[in-house]
Amino acid sequence: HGLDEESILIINIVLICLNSNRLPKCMSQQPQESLQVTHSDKSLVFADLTAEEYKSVRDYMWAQKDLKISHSLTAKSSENFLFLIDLSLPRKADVLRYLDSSGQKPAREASVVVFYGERGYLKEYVVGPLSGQLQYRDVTQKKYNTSELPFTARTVTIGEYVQLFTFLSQVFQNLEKPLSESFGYIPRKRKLLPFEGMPRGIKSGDRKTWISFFRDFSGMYIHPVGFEILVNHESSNSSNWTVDRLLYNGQYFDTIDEFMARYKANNLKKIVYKEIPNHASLKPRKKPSGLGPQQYYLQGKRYSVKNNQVIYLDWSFAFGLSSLTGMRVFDVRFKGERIAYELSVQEAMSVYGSVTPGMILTKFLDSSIGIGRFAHELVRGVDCPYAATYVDTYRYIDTNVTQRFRNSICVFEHDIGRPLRRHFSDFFHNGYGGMANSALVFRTITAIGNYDYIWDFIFYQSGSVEARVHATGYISSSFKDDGNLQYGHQVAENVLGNIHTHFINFKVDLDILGKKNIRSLIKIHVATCQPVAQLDCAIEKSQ
Ligand SMILES: *[C@@H]1O[C@H](CO)[C@@H](O)[C@H](O)[C@H]1NC(C)=O
Ligand SMILES: *[C@@H]1O[C@H](CO)[C@@H](O)[C@H](O)[C@H]1NC(C)=O
Ligand SMILES: *[C@@H]1O[C@H](CO)[C@@H](O)[C@H](O)[C@H]1NC(C)=O
Ligand SMILES: *[C@@H]1O[C@H](CO)[C@@H](O)[C@H](O)[C@H]1NC(C)=O
Ligand SMILES: [Cu+2]
Repeated sequence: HGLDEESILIINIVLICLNSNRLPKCMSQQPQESLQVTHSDKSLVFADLTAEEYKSVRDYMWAQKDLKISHSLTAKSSENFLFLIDLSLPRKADVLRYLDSSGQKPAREASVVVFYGERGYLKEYVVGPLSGQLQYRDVTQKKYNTSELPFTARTVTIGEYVQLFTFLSQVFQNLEKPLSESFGYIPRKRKLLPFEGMPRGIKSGDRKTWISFFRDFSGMYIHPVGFEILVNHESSNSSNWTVDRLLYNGQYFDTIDEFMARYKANNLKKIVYKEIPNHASLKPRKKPSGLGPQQYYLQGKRYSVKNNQVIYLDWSFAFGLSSLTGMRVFDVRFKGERIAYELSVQEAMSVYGSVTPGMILTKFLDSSIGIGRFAHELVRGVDCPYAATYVDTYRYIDTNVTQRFRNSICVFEHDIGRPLRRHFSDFFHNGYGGMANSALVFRTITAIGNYDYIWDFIFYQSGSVEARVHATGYISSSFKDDGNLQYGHQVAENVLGNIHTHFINFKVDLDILGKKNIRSLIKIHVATCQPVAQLDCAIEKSQ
């Protein structure tokens, strides 16, 4: 890689130029885009839907009078709601024919999910071709081996959350005295914030959610107050919803009336409200100590991003962001040769332990809510290096209008901080050979409730790819009820950081020396780390 590798610091160049007359006149060399690339439009077979495509699919589905789909963002559970529009990935065989042997371009189609509140089931459709006269076909039977999916199998929509908040405020009207004496609740002035456990029940068809309550602070996740209720919201008619159980300061009650009677009779262990400072604030506690080291592209970027394609030195790949499963790359090539058809995030699960009901049960399966949908704007110089390339994404999930997420993907080349290879020899042959090492990072960050996962696909000059995730954000916590110290560590007064494990699933479809990978020597390396502090854990995979 010649000069690029050696000219990491301009100061080096200057010194070399001053001290050597044998070297070429590097000072006269102008900074340039050192990359000569030709992008290809073929990557567009993997591209997410454009804003116009989402809109045309939405309008088309809305126009189907017999489907009676609500236009409202906050459609009630009892209404029909167009929950999701996402790219329907073309079949691999069709794509390969198109990429490798001038086959036809596969039809561009959308996946569409409708929640039929009026009819009590869910359906999935494929809508296409996006370039022509749209049609829809029901793929529920083919994909799930049932013609209708149970209505209770759906995720909670913004519309249902609106109904849940209304329901909770009605519940709170009956609980005003204990909530204000114990937790400082003041109607319309000082709220208690809800956080849900999952799954919503223990058998298919259940839709009962343990909701625990937290102080209304930034970083609420580590401010539990010691109050949880089990809400049965199985019915599509929210008037039928009920509170099936309550937990107050470690004590269970079957009904609101039972709890109120015991509370009034002083026949339970009470919590007395106390104001506390916000130990969860993210505001800096001391003055910043100045700017850390920065990296610059002294001779221009050695990578290029166009549409959904990245080219970087010997690498090229297509990329996308699924609202449900998260970021993904396709047709990953090194020196022109495909080494992977797909590398994608599939699932992030976290499993908890506690004596409190919400966290006893809780297993978050993030793709059931959607991972990619929470890829928000990245902050320059913090989430990614300042000089990274930032890409907008567009999504249609739990909405009634296409949403743009500015700068939600970043791409950058970064110094690794150690050489790619080096050898110093003072036996027989004196010499040194070393190569500076940098890699290309493709990144999104998803903030799903309390957790922020930093997702990286890293492309090294050695020809290896790494998929890496870091967990940051807030831990989930519960009130320090009796016996709970067995299930975690105390992180603040009365606050338990619950024991838990993260599971991360990536999909990698390697295609080394052909689709079958028979003759190839493939090394997959999986590294996991047990988080010491519960906030930082990395699971690494490289090939
Ligand atoms: C989306 O829903 C909101 C809230 O119901 C409504 O005010 C708005 O008109 C809807 N937008 C469209 C395009 O129908
Ligand atoms: C599909 O469902 C039918 C009826 O419920 C069942 O008998 C069959 O085994 C299922 N097929 C698969 C592939 O799961
Ligand atoms: C709501 O409850 C009423 C009375 O208990 C019942 O007749 C009705 O079927 C329920 N509605 C739904 C959608 O479950
Ligand atoms: C919802 O349930 C309530 C109470 O059971 C009932 O009075 C009402 O008619 C129901 N609404 C619908 C639309 O079924
Ligand atoms: Cu964790």
